[in-house]
Amino acid sequence: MTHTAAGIRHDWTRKQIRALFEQPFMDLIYQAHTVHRANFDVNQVQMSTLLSIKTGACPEDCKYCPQSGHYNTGLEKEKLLAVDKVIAQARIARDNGAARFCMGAAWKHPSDKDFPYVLEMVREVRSLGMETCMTLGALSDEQADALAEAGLDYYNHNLDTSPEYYGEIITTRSYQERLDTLGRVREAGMKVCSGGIIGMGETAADRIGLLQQLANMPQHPDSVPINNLVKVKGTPLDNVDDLDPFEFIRTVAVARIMMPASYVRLSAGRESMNEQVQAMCFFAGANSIFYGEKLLTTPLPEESADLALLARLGLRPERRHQTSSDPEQGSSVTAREDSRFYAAM
Ligand code: SAM
Ligand code: DTB
Ligand code: SF4
Repeated sequence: MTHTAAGIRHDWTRKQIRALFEQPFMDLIYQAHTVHRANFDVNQVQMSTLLSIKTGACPEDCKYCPQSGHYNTGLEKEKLLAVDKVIAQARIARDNGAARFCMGAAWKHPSDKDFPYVLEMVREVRSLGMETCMTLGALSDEQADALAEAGLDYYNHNLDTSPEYYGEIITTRSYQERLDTLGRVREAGMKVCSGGIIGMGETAADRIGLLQQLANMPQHPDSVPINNLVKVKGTPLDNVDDLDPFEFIRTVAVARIMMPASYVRLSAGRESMNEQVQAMCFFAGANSIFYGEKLLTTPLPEESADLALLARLGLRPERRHQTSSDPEQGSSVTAREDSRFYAAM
């Protein structure tokens, strides 16, 4: 095994990852928590709010997704939102305590017509003093460079599952195309947010394969969302069997051990998770959540319930990282955000 000083590795074998997963549960979460504690303040959680800036009618056939035009999920479609509407939502998110604003579009890739508006959204959200994230599908080199130039902090692009299971879930794009876009995002100098979905009927070997792909990239994703499938009526995965919550927690723990310095996000699926499972995920190394009314199209827990849960666990929202063009350099959680948080305690 090759370890760097910080314990960052990119040479994980599937056998080694399986050995992590198959430890007794207590040994695994203790190991993950120890790694977490060595790399982060374990009582801090990064909070991002999502907004769907273009909804539904997506040409891709991702079997989990309520926004695919291939399935009838009854979702109301919406074309690209106007920039001022997006900014108004970002302000609300900021005032409610989110440090990062993530904008998602149901596209295979951004079109030339829409792209200038997307760049404007990045610039304006940034000028509110928030970190920015976008997930828009595949990017060309030029688009990645333009997003970086506009000041986009993170680009989210998930691998979703193992290379072997991928073709069972999506047929309209390839694993390699996903990796290519992630390479362009890195090359352009943005931070990478990439993870997957657990509970899609995949095997333990597929969960191992996903984490191997993520951790063996030349650089670990800065943020790793672990989504628990949100089953949406009308999608082909609506009736898939529930995953044992302990297997979800194990996946979070193994992600934390393999990518020690990355944020691991307890992502979609929190709404159907009880508070005790969420607390176990935080103990196992999750240190980021989506917070707000909705993910993209499906509900999140009530904001007040989330704030109350964090307060009961003594967890604090992480302060916003400094970005060079911020008007509020160095501050992060504003007085108003702080008061809202502590009022919930
Ligand atoms: N269209 C772009 C793409 O696929 O890259 C961006 C938006 S897409 C909705 C963002 C991510 O949401 C997907 O990669 C997938 O991992 C996640 N996602 C979508 N539907 C989900 C569901 N029902 N449950 C959990 N995660 C889901
Ligand atoms: C991620 O990994 N999960 C988020 C975000 N990145 C874009 C999206 C979850 C979507 C869940 C289904 C929905 O709300 O439409
Ligand atoms: Fe489209 Fe993204 Fe949904 Fe796939 S996950 S159908 S690409 S919106």
